Amino acid sequence: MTSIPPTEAQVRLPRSEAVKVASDYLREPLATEARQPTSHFSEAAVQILKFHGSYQQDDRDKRQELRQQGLERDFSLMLRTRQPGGYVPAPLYRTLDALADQYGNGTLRVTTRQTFQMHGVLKANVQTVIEAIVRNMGTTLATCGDINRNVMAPPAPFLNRPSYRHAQDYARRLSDLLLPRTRSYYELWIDDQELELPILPELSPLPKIHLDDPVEPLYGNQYLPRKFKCAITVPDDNSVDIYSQDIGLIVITDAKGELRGFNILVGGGMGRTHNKEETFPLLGQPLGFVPAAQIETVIQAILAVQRDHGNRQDRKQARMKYLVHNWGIRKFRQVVQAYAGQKLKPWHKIPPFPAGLNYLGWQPQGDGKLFLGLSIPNGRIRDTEDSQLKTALRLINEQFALPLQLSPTQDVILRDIDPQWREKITTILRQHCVPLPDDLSPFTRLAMACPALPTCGLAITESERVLPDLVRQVETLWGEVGLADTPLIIRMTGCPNGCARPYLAELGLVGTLPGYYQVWVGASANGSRLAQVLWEKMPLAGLAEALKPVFTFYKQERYMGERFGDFCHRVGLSQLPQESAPSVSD
Ligand code: SRM
Ligand code: SF4
Repeated sequence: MTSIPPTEAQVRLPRSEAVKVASDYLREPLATEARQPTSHFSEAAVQILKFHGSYQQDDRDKRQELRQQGLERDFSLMLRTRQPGGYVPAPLYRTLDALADQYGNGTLRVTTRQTFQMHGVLKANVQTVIEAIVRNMGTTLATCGDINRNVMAPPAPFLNRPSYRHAQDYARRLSDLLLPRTRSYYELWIDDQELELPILPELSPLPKIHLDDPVEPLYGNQYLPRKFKCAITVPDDNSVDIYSQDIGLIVITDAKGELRGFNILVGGGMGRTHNKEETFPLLGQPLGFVPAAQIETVIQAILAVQRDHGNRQDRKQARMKYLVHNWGIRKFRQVVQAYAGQKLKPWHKIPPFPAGLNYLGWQPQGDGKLFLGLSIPNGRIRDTEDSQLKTALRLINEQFALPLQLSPTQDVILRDIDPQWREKITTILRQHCVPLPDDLSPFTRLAMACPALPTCGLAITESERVLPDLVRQVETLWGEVGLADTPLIIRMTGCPNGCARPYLAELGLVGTLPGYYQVWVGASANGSRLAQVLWEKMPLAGLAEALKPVFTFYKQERYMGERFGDFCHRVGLSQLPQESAPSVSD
């Protein structure tokens, strides 16, 4: 397959960096290969494709059989949309629902960053799918790749609470601000020359921050060393897991609800690699307070510091969390201040976040309308024999044209509901056997798993497909030891990358070897303390049983109201019973 040969200077760059530079602002070799009648893209094109919002995958359930038959892998593409604050306009949902049936695997998946993923799109159809998304108020631009991803915000449409409105508003503004300026996305995927393209805010020149690059003043032609993630929240809501973000903003208002500015956290991140001690999850650290008028400059300054000083030689050390960690927050702050040309103000004191919020069930929006939070197990919207969730959501969309809010816990909120429609909506859900939140067990409502097998190329173990069973087992055991009324947040991932943020769960399960999981405990239920490893390799089959003595000990020794994570942290992991943990040999 054709690709532009790199120049001599580019040859010295690590391959991942050279590919970005040679791409001519995210065009080649993707543009050339997209027109070729092949089943899949080359490695370089795959890297550029990510910036356009898509990953090349193959069906891992079929890999071995195809290999034995001497056939190539069953390739397809996963597409990811951008929904700042999780907001999804009704026409976009209708489009995605239809596209998933026509071109995807018939499912949509709500992600842990409040976007949609569509799996199973063939290379030949990717242009049609992206164009349809763009024509219907959506985009997949910069949802993957070494660039700023979807900007998160608390999903609850509390329209009478100014702080929530500010968070949603700034999620959109910062998402637009940090989009790439190259037009390659539209050149590649949009055939319709008449289509009105979105207008992005103009980047006013910022001498120390912007590069001498007419196309990408903020990113340059090498973009960032690694992926970059931002979220905005309000002081009494940590549903976005604000400490896990590269940049976390907390809205600060005055007594009348007027926006004063933002507390800023920097350097959070979950990803790690087994047996590489130099990789680890980190919580964001307080950088300071920035008045609203300066926030866009300071955000660009932080991003530019990572652009210029982040590690471009080693992708395992390239996230901004390692820069903050290695420099220390004081030096990081000084450099950001120099880039931004201003001193940051002291962090505004805020109370601790409440534990494990979600927005399930019927609630008033504060403007006379209602919203309904539906728990979507692992975010997977599909029809099964037991429940026709996808059909029900489509019918509701057709009849009431409701916008959605996607939540950071992979749930869906139907918003702007006229109270008169409540009964009809409930009837549609009931007729299609869609469980309402009260029908689901408390653990199921809180639990999250990443997709893992069969789509994720990095998965070591199962996750989404085994979590429901495991949750049932753990919840039964929890009840048996007398804890039925106490909540527990369980999160599982098929590898240590941390896509379901397991290191912030009260019980985190992380795939280590096929069939085996690391067990993490001790995180706080409000997302402000990381978990630690209790067991390195536990077979899935024995996991629930091995936890029984730990749960019993917790039941006996906990303080009144003390959560499981807080208890494990207080007593120390070495004090937790180990005797029934099956011994595992390497
Ligand atoms: Fe993730 C890579 C799925 C949120 C950390 N993530 C992947 C890929 C694309 C695998 C790949 O690179 O080939 C997964 C696609 C699986 C599939 O079949 O769909 C994938 N990540 C997901 C989603 C869909 C999980 C979910 O259950 O919803 C989430 C999509 C979010 C979105 O809408 O943008 C998702 N990923 C996260 C999060 C959580 C978050 O952002 O709040 C994290 C941890 C936070 C962080 O970034 O530190 C996360 N994903 C990773 C990493 C490790 C990054 C690192 O710093 O080491 C990788 C691998 C990589 O980048 O090399 C990864
Ligand atoms: Fe894939 Fe690992 Fe992310 Fe799960 S945590 S989706 S297995 S990269």
